[in-house]
Amino acid sequence: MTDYRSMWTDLGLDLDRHDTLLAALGGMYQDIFLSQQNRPKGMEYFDFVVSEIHGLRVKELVDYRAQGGKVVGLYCVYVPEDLVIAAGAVPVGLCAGAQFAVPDAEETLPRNTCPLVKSSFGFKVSRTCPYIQVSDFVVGETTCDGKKKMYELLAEHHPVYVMEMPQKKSPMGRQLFHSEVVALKERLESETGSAVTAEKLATATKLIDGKRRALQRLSALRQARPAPISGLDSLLITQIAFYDDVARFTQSVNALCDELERRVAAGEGVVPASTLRVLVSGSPMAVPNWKLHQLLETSGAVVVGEESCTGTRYFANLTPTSDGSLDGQLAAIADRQLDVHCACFTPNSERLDDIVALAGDAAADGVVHYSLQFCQPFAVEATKVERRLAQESIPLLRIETDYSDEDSGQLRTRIDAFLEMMR
Ligand code: BJ8
Repeated sequence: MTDYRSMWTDLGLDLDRHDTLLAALGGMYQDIFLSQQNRPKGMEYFDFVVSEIHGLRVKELVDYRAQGGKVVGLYCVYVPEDLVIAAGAVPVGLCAGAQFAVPDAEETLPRNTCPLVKSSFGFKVSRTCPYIQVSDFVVGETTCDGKKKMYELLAEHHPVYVMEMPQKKSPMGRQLFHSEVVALKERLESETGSAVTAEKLATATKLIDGKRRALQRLSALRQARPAPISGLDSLLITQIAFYDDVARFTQSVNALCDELERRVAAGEGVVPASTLRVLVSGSPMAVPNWKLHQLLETSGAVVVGEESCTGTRYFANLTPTSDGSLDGQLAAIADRQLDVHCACFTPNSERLDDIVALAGDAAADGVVHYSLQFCQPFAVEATKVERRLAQESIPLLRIETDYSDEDSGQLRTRIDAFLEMMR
């Protein structure tokens, strides 16, 4: 195995704490993923990526910077990855999904803050996320209150640029977001010293839309009965999409989908056809947040989709065709981003339609609504989801949880009762 310790030291990581994190992650991965039965062979690539989660990919980014390139850290799907690439930088999703760094964050942030926000901040102050360490700066966004206020404190530790997000998708909101996309382009250009041209942007959008298409293909294959791949593996793939090399990732997802197509044609699944099918909807699950999927899939269900930013909200929309000019492409990118239906917007009724459509497409027997603790946008919106699913006669279980394992027993009891009710 390659020794990355000198690279981690150069990046300023706290090696002792980082060793503890990697050891815990390795054990979790072994228990949760490698113990699954009948996994597709194409998962070997993603197992390899996880085995090198803080190694090979980080080294690629370090090497890119050594050649004069820039790395930009991201926390939200509203920040356009293709624009970052067109400016000559590499976008990378940052660590935000582990309980590990939460106590560090709680020394500064209120405890009653969403775990995703605490984890993001905690990874920086505990110096255990190599991705933020290798990034030249972070692009944040004024989505929920917890995030936008956290970015002020994060800026005391790392360069941060914040995009202003509208709250409504009104004509004025769209105008604001469009001008924010243009402002981001200018900021990226001044950081990289490289102008975004119409040609570069078209190439970058094609690359990112290719990744989205591959994930759409995977999502569609999960609709088959029996499910040809587990929800855990599917979630993992979307989580990896945020930081892996785009072309290599896309190729690997498409190769996996070729295999899954053969499985579907042969009627082969990871679970029996009679297994209860569940759609998960709500707050994102940043790697290594596998808690809910693991509980569901070890309780006799299979997760067949995620209406989430680590799911369909990340890849369901492609960039609309534009006139090809730089301005036209920027407007198309802004339009695409605003077609993401996050609970930070008001109203957000399109998300209710998305959940119903997805539950139907995936032939889900029920929906589990997942809110991270203290995530007000999704927790409040859950009431609307509940009413709408009741109208559609789709069973719903509402769950609010954090990254710790403290409530796992209680959650399992509730999940068991929910599955029993659907049987
Ligand atoms: S587009 S979901 S990635 S903002 S879970 S930090 S909302 S309190 S992550 Fe999100 Fe962009 Fe929306 Fe998606 Fe706040 Fe809720 Fe925490 Fe959240």
